[in-house]
Amino acid sequence: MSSSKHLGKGSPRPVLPEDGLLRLFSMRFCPYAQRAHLALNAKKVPYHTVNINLTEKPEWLVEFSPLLKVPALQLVGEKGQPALIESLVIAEYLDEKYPQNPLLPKDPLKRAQDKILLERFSGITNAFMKILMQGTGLDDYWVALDIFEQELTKRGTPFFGGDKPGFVDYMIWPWFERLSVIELKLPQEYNFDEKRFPKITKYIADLKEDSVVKSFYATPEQHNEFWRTRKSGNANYDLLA
Ligand SMILES: N[C@@H](CCC(=O)N[C@@H](CS)C(=O)NCC(=O)O)C(=O)O
Repeated sequence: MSSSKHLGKGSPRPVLPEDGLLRLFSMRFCPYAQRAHLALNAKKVPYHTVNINLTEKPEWLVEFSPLLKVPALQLVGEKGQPALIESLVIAEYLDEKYPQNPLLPKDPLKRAQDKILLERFSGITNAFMKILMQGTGLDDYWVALDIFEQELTKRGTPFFGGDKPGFVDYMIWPWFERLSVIELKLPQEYNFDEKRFPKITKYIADLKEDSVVKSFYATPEQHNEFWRTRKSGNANYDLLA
């Protein structure tokens, strides 16, 4: 069960069944929240979603997310029902707590290398925001993507996780799902070069077919429409509700 409409200022706290399920505070178009959905879905852990209107935040959000951001994951089964924040912390917690379909490598070196790669992904996330907010940064985006093209070549596997998607893959996918938004913002300049990124081109196509990715997917048209409404100052959070 989940509340699909985004709750805003003045909304009462959602009343959820006392069934012990995890509660994910989310926003349908947030790439960081998507990381948490993908980790939960990869583990097949049932959970409730509480969607939050991030323009007019409900007063009680602070009880679960002190920085007033999503995602936050409330651990209803734990003493005091604490909530976790930060998408990567949440995903790593889920990976450790629920051993099925392990996502991060067990080997300490490989694990550390995957985390370093995710640190470097901030080149992409920062460029993405800069493009959308300021209309610049497209070259920086491609330069940051070079690192991932080279790393896939070095690993010699279809996914960063090996033969099937793992932690890195699910943590970076949300930004690839949103490539269309960059094209929408910079239609003249947008120049994704399949010759420069042959591995990433195939990688994106393959990952799009993954069942976990499909379990929480929005089309380019839906992302574009969300960003169009967000830019106009009236973000349509409930586009898919
Ligand atoms: N570092 C955080 C970033 C989360 C984040 O920035 N979420 C955005 C939505 S995509 C948010 O909640 N923004 C609300 C705000 O900043 O007021 C994470 O990885 O979870």
